[in-house]
Amino acid sequence: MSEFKFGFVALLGPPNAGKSTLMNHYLGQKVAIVSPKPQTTRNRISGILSDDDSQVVFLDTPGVHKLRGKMNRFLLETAWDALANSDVIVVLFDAAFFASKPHLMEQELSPLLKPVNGSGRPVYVAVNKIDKVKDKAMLLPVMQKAQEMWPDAEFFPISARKGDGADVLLEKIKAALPEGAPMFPEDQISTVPMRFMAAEVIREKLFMSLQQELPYSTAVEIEFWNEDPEKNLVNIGAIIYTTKNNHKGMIIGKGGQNLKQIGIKARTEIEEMLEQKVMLELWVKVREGWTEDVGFLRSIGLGE
Ligand code: GDP
Ligand code: K
Ligand code: MG
Repeated sequence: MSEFKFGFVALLGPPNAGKSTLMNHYLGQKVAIVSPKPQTTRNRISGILSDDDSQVVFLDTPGVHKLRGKMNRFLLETAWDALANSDVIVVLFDAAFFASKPHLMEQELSPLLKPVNGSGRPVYVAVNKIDKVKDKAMLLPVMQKAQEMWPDAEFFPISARKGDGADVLLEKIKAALPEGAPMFPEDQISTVPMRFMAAEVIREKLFMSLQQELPYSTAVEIEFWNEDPEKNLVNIGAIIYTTKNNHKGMIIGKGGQNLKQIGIKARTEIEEMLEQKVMLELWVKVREGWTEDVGFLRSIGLGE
C-alpha cells in the first residue's frame, strides 16, 4: 500500500487556455466559471478532488498576460501566488491557436518561462484543445517549441473540453504530489465560499450576455444573503458595477430584458448549486474608475 498523497496544483497559462475547463472536468462539476472571454477567472479559485488514496487541490488562476493597470496587476499576483503555494505546476495553452503559428509561442507565453522554469517544482505542460486541431501533424512544431521553452517539463496533448488525455495527466499529477494527510473533508469541492461562487455565477451570465470590451469593466458584489430555513429559501441581492452610464444601459437592456435574462439564468444555476430555492435581486450601479480603486478591488476579493 502506498501512502496517501496530498498537495496543491497550480493551473497556469494565458487567458482562455482552458484552465477552468480542465479543473471543472476533473471535479466533474462546475466550480470555476468558463467563458470565451479573457479575464473570466479573476480570483484564485480552488477545486478539491478527493479519492481513496489522494486529495488534489487545484488552484485555478487568472490568465497570465502582459496587460497593465491595477486590476491586471492583482490578477497576475494571484497567479504567482498560486505558483508559490503549489507542489506541482500545470501549464496550459491553446494548441489550436499556435498550430498555424508556433513562431508566436515564445513571445506570447514568455511571462510563463522564468517563473515556471525556476520554480523547482515538477512541471506538466498541457497542450490543450487538440480536438480543434484537425491535422495532428500541426501539433509537432508546437510540441517541439514547447519542449524548448520548458526543457524540464513533461508534455501532455489534451482536450480539457472532451477529456481526452486528461486521465493520463491526472495520474502524473497524483504521482508527483508529496505524501500527506488530506486537509479538507472528502465531500468538500472548493475552498471558495458559496457567496463568492454565487457572485461568480452572476458574473458569468453577465459576461455571456455582453459584447466585447464591456465585461472587463464589470464586477459583481453580493449585497445581502438572507436565509429563510423554514421555506428552504435564500434571498440574495447583488450589485453589478460598471464604469460608465452607457454600459449600465447595455447591461439592463431594452425594457430591462437583458438584466432579467441574466437574473433568470443565474438564479437557476445558483439554485442547483445550493440545492435550495433562490430569490435573486440584481441592481446595476455606475462606479467610475473601480478597476484602479485598490480599496474596492480588495472589497470584491482581489489582491488581498
Ligand atoms: P481559462 O481562461 O484558461 O480558464 O479558459 P476557459 O476554461 O474559460 O476556456 C476558454 C474557452 O475555451 C471556453 O469557451 C472553453 O469552452 C474553451 N475550451 C477550453 N478547453 C477546450 C478544449 O479542450 N477544446 C475546445 N474546443 N475548447 C476548449
Ligand atoms: K476564459
Ligand atoms: Mg478561467
